[in-house]
Amino acid sequence: MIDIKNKFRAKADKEAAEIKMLLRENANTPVEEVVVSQLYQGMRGITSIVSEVSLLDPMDGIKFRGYSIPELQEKLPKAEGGTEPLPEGLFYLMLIGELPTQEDVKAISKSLAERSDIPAHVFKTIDALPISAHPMTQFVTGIMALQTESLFAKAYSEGINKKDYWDPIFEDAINLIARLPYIAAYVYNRKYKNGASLKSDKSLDWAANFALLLGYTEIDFLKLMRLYMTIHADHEGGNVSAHATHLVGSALSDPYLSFAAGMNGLAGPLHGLANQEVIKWIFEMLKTLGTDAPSKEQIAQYAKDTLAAGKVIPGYGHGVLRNTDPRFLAQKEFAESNMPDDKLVQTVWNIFEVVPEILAATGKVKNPWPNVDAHSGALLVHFGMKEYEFYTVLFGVSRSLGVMANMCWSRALGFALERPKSITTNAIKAWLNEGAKKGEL
Ligand code: CMX
Repeated sequence: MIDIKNKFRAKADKEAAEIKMLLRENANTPVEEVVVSQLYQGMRGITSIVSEVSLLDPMDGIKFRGYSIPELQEKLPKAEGGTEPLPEGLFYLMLIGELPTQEDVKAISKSLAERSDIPAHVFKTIDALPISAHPMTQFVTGIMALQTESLFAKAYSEGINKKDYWDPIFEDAINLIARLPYIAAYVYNRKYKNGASLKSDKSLDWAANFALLLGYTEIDFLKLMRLYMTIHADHEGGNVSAHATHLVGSALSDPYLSFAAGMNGLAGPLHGLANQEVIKWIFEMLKTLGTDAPSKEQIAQYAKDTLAAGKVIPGYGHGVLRNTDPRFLAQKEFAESNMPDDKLVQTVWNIFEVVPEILAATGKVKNPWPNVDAHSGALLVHFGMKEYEFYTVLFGVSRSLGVMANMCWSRALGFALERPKSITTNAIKAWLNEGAKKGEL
């Protein structure tokens, strides 16, 4: 791991010098115009964050350091006999900006396994919550309890030089990624498996060991976890979980505090919680219709009823994407190879055939196509994981890879405290009137 850390430092030094040059000549070059509606509509489309690790194209979907999901599936190292990329490889790619070798990935897997011990107080803190607490609440509570281990917080309190921030941030980031599967699995076993003790095999890769911790040993589930942990890792910097982590980190809050903030955002139903909402919506539909294989006509009517009740159809739509999410398609391909006859999976595909047209017909939904959350639950149910309230925790474990790689970069590049300007409606009105008087608007 020390080689990877040194490589990261060298890359970051080079990039910091390039950014300095870029700013010397372009500090005051305008980027784009902001219009009034963007201030009221979630800042949609305003370019205001630099995140080096991934970039989202509205039509082509996410690219990690320039590589699309199908390219990652082809080019990233795989486990022996595995078909899916190892998420450790994606972490390396996001961190270093180059494709890893099999050896690089092995070094990360080994380092994560070595760093995965968790102090007992973390589990005791989770145990203080009622068993009924949502898994995301239990997960975030565990992350917060683990903050006692932050090397950055300790180094800061001892007066670390700002040039060296990146070092304990890097260590915290790796330690956090190593430990999250254990916290997540503890929550799962506590809530759904009568507190069964965690079984791990530290010789396995990170995602396969996570599957084992959750009590799933089927080889195809291990493959699914590698795919799942890869495709959910990042979605450029502006989505709620990535942005919340980035924002809180900019106050020099340590990786544990920052990541917990991101996870609180992921727990919202318009973001990561949508993966539980999708399966809940489908289960309710099957119950209402009294069938496990609804026709397309039945699905269409149920979707229209959902809209008429003033609710969203979970798993569809996106703040940036304007096409079917390649993460949805990667999961669809996985299902086509591994479980083509599964009735729930077929229902997901039938929903995909009818819902976009219904959403488009509303005339207001900007993207009627499915996002990542529309498919993931059906794959998990296939392997027996029906406890859908847990699904966002899986998303969260994967998301750590992207937001932690990004946090290492932000501190290595010395990014500033984030503090955008807010404005009142009265101030906007006054500004508009002023412009109108001058004949500028
Ligand atoms: N079902 C019903 N209505 C939808 C819709 C959906 N799936 N997607 C968008 N709309 C509605 C919006 O609620 C909005 O309605 P109002 O004008 O009445 O407020 C209108 O269409 C325009 O919205 P938009 O510009 O197309 O979408 P936004 O950028 O505002 O929101 C998102 C994006 C994801 C929140 C929205 O599409 C949605 O609520 N989808 C369902 C929840 C979901 O799947 N979230 C997961 C996203 C992926 C992730 O982060 O994990």
